[in-house]
Amino acid sequence: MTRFHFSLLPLFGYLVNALVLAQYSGYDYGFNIEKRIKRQLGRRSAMVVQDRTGDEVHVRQEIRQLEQDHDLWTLYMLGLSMLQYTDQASPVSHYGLAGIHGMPHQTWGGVEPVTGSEGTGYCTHSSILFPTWHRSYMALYEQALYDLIQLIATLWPASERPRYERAARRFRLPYWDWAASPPPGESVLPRSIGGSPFVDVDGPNGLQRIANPLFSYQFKPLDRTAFNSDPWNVWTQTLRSPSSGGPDAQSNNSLVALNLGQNRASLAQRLYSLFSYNDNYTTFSNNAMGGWTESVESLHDTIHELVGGFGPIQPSPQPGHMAYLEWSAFDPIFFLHHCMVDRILALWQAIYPNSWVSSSQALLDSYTIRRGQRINSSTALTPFFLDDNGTFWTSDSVRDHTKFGYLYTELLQGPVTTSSNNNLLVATQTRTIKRTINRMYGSFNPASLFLEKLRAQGAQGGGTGSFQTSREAKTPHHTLIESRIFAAGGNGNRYHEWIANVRAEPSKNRAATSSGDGVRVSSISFFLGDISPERLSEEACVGTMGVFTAARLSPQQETTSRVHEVTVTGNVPLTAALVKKITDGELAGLTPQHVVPYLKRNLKMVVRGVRGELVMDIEDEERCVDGMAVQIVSLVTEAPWSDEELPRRREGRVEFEMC
Ligand SMILES: *[C@@H]1O[C@H](CO)[C@@H](O)[C@H](O)[C@H]1NC(C)=O
Ligand SMILES: *[C@@H]1O[C@H](CO)[C@@H](O)[C@H](O)[C@H]1NC(C)=O
Ligand SMILES: *[C@@H]1O[C@H](CO)[C@@H](O)[C@H](O)[C@H]1NC(C)=O
Ligand SMILES: *[C@@H]1O[C@H](CO)[C@@H](O)[C@H](O)[C@H]1NC(C)=O
Ligand SMILES: [Cu+2]
Repeated sequence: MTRFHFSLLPLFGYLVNALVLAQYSGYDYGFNIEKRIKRQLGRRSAMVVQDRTGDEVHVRQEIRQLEQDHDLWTLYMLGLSMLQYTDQASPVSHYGLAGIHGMPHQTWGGVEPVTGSEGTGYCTHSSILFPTWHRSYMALYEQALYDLIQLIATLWPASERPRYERAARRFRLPYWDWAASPPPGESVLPRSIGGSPFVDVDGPNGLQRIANPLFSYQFKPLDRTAFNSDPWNVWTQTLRSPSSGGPDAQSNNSLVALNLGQNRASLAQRLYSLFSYNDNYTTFSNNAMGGWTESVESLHDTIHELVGGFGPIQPSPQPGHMAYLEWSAFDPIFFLHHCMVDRILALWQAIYPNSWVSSSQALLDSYTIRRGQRINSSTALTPFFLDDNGTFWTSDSVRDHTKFGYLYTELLQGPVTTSSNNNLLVATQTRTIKRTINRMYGSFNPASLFLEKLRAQGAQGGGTGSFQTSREAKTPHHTLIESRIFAAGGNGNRYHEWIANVRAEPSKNRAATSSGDGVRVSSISFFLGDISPERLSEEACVGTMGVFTAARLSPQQETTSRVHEVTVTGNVPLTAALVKKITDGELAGLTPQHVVPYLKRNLKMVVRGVRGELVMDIEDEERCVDGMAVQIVSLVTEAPWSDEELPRRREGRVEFEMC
């Protein structure tokens, strides 16, 4: 059986010129399939996101896991490819679906904009509706792909058809886990996404080499009237960390992989914090609520910026589609990323089943919602139809995601909703989920050291991850290090966590440049150590915070469009980097007495504007940009006594302000 020939490919990332790219196209089924697709997609119900209550529920898998399943992977590749070769005018083509989010600000399914919002897309950001709007969006996209995949499965010869039809029914959207430890020898960015512009697919008409539908979306054609500013009007395909803003720009996926790798410890710490310390849906949901707890949107923003090209060390001369809210959904990686965001929502819901969308005010315009409007759990999530007569899904109706026919592995025992009163089941499941979170995302938090010690003492069974420095057998040196970390009282389980709390007020930054055309802070990267710009190493990178909402449009368009600004907040964890300094013998403890002078001497920032340009360099003495504030916060935290529990924060205080 022929599989995909990744082994034939050169190593990750290489220059591919446009001519080479143009060589690859869609799958040739041996007959004209367009009529059949039209018939399939022309159904009115193709635009209704079906409530699948009572149907089969299948697991949304991590993309690397899905790749192991030959039949399903083949169908996924063919389905994605077909979606991308579907006429852009179709609402359920890749282009039509991507166009719901931001550009080209077109009406979908006849759902008209409210007056004044014509210049935006439907997506809701910096909003309590951020997680649930995107949940519905993923469900629609999954359904469009599912429909195509059912059709594709029927194209195999009769002897193989039942096998592919069975696999097709199991199809659910994969997610990309950018916080988990990648398999040995692989990068955070899976090869299937960034490794090659083509892929060999073993379809119903034999093995063929087609354009890799996860590598980029090639506009068919690029609509230069709708996208009338550069670089969007010259880039004929979606790009990641592009080589330039010109027409022959190429993606540099190896650079994306590098940038993600440098941030992996930061991303894992942030995800772990989100699950452990944020029990309030309002602050969980979006980046505009302030505070010292992580939000799923802020974490998500950083992935957008890193994939687009806002690397902490090597930024792109002009970041690509994923870095800009208005264009991000055209890059196929968007849907893998947002499926991960939905998984985070689902796991978080299972841990905190009683916290949900409350009433709030919209802070930004979207296609059907005006800034200032009251929004709540029954606000229509447009344009996602629930039925044929114009009812929309709402946050309340998507609260139980199994209605859409999917689950995540960690939730296999069933969804947790307030209506499911099987408390025993819920408790068992919550413990299982917490253990999974400790294992997958806990290894950069000192709590993992504590759990490991408990395990070593035989007080605990079961497996969690282990802190990077604690693998070797215990030595007096390790005991000393532990005593330096767990020095905040309690029963020996208290320690200080450290974060850089970043606030960015994009509108105020306009005045900050001499040229007068305005700077918007789009990424803030932190470095720790005695470093100069030439010596910015992977080692020194502590983490990046992306300000996705600020980079909504390209600079040219921002001056003419009505974009309302919000202050966004994010928290970059410093704890793992500080623990590393302790194990390296450079720092004597995690308490403020040791950490404050150390950070004042050694913590540095690099700030970039909306096009990736340097706004503040690492050596800049005036450590501030107008409209940006950075506070260094210490938080006394308690490690759990079991790997079925998560750490808890007790109290925090601002130690000093970086700017
Ligand atoms: C991609 O980025 C890496 C890391 O900066 C660099 O070494 C490589 O030359 C770049 N590749 C291309 C094709 O520009
Ligand atoms: C959740 O956070 C919001 C925003 O900070 C706050 O107004 C609300 O009271 C909090 N809810 C609970 C239950 O603490
Ligand atoms: C949400 O707001 C609408 C309009 O103000 C109101 O009719 C509805 O009852 C509210 N729903 C909830 C769940 O609060
Ligand atoms: C809406 O349409 C569905 C069919 O999609 C129908 O069963 C239902 O009765 C309709 N509801 C209303 C309120 O018209
Ligand atoms: Cu997004």
